[in-house]
Amino acid sequence: SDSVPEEKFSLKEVLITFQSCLTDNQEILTDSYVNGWRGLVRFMNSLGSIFSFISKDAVNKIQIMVTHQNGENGDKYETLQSMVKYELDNNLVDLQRRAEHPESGCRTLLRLHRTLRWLELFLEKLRTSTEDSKTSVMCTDAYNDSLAQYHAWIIRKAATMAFCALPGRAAFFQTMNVGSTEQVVAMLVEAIPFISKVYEITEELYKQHNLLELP
Ligand code: 1PZ
Repeated sequence: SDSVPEEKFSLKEVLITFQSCLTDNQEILTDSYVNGWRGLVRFMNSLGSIFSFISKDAVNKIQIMVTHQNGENGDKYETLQSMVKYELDNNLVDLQRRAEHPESGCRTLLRLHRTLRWLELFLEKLRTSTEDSKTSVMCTDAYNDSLAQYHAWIIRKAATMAFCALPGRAAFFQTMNVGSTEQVVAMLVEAIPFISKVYEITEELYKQHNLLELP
């Protein structure tokens, strides 16, 4: 590994990455999107090793996207819109069951997209939380209202158990490294709309092409 000491990072920088995903004509830049996920994984790892089974899957999906971006048709992966067009036009997506293209950009990104909805819900709960709110409850509720429906029972069980190990609200806010509670809330007020926007545009794109249930 490299010798540069890890800088203390702030979740603000990570969440702001999702702002830089959006181009002027409402397309989403794959590179910034993937970078946002890198930052989220880094944040999650700072919460403790119990979360590593979750971040491992995210890291794996980030790596699949990077491989596409660095491949010979990498230019086709510049935006989510160009990726969808390229993969569909060239029959590079398994539509019914996983077969020749188990690692298409479309199906891989869909998993991150669904997780982004969880993040949006969780951040919104954190934003409106009070001192006695429990992070584990907020996280579990957000999960049950989004991602859980796509997960097998055993994964739901493991995820829910991991959530119980989340630090309490005060410690969680400290790990975010944004400052006081007021500063955390202000940051969330600023960042959540970008995450919502990125989510909405992706959802619409996938809906238009009938890709929301990719195996
Ligand atoms: C702060 C606490 C972190 C909570 C993270 C909430 C997400 C819980 C997801 C738990 C499941 C992880 C195990 C892997 C599941 C995979 O089967 C699925 C489907 O992929 P497939 O099998 O079809 O290839 N993967 C996902 O649904 C994507 C999960 C990515 C999790 C990344 C979380 C990063 C969050 C950062 C938090 C700040």
